[in-house]
Amino acid sequence: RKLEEDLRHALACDGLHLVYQPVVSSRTERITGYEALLRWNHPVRGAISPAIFVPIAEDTGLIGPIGDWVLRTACRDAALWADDIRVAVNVSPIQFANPGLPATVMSALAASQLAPERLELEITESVFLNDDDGTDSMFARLKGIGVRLALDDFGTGYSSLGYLKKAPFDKIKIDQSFVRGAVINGSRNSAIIKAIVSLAEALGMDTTAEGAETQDELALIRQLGCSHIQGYVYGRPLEAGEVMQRQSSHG
Ligand code: G
Ligand code: G
Ligand code: MN
Ligand code: NA
Repeated sequence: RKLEEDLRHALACDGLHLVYQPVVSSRTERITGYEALLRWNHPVRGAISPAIFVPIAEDTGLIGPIGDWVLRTACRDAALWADDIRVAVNVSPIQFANPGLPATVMSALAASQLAPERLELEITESVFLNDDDGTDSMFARLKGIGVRLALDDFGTGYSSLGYLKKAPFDKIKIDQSFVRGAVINGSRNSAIIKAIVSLAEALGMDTTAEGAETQDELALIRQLGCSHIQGYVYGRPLEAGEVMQRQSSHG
């Protein structure tokens, strides 16, 4: 109850902000984009994880205006970056179920002048739980705008191959749970990552291995053929200003 009110206040009074975690090409080791991650520094409780407050926002309807704010802010920030750098934005299943989402996306793109192909929407497979005509048409409408679509947290839910068949994803994000410990626990995680990579390649999709923390994990993931890597080994999420500094220092 109270946290909901505080969250409403944070949204209205500049209390939320985004940080950006680098996504790196496995082949060139250059940054190809950043994932926008929502942060809330509560005035009394300190930093509260989105894993805590996003579910509250989803239950109370606040995810609508918060999601709009995230899209607009991420597009506005990314428009200042080099024009081959993308931004990825997490989209809640509640937002995805809202027929107004494509209009919100188009409005964020128009306001920022960001090219649609520089925006990637990360969607989890829970959007398929109420799989219906609305789901199919939402995918078609978003693709019609020209944005990219990524399937987030792949491997943690039902991971039905039927989803991959019918939904026009550009990328599969392999969940951290497969990456972490792939070196120590070895073969099973590696075998799964390898299988996901070959499936994705056959379907013309990129793969991002998430959560690589060590050089050993990095080496293994590159060997397994993931096209992209995101993890602390390449960098923690950065403030928008820090991303800008890097842009100017790397030309
Ligand atoms: O950034 P962190 O790893 O703490 O994120 C925890 C969870 O919160 C992840 O599942 C992530 O996808 C989710 N999350 C982070 N930012 C956003 C956001 O802007 N919107 C939504 N819907 N989820 C987010
Ligand atoms: O659910 P989603 O994949 O959107 O969540 C991304 C979350 O993963 C973010 O909260 C981010 O902070 C976290 N993350 C990214 N890279 C790493 C990593 O290398 N190690 C750990 N422990 N978390 C990571
Ligand atoms: Mn994500
Ligand atoms: Na993920």
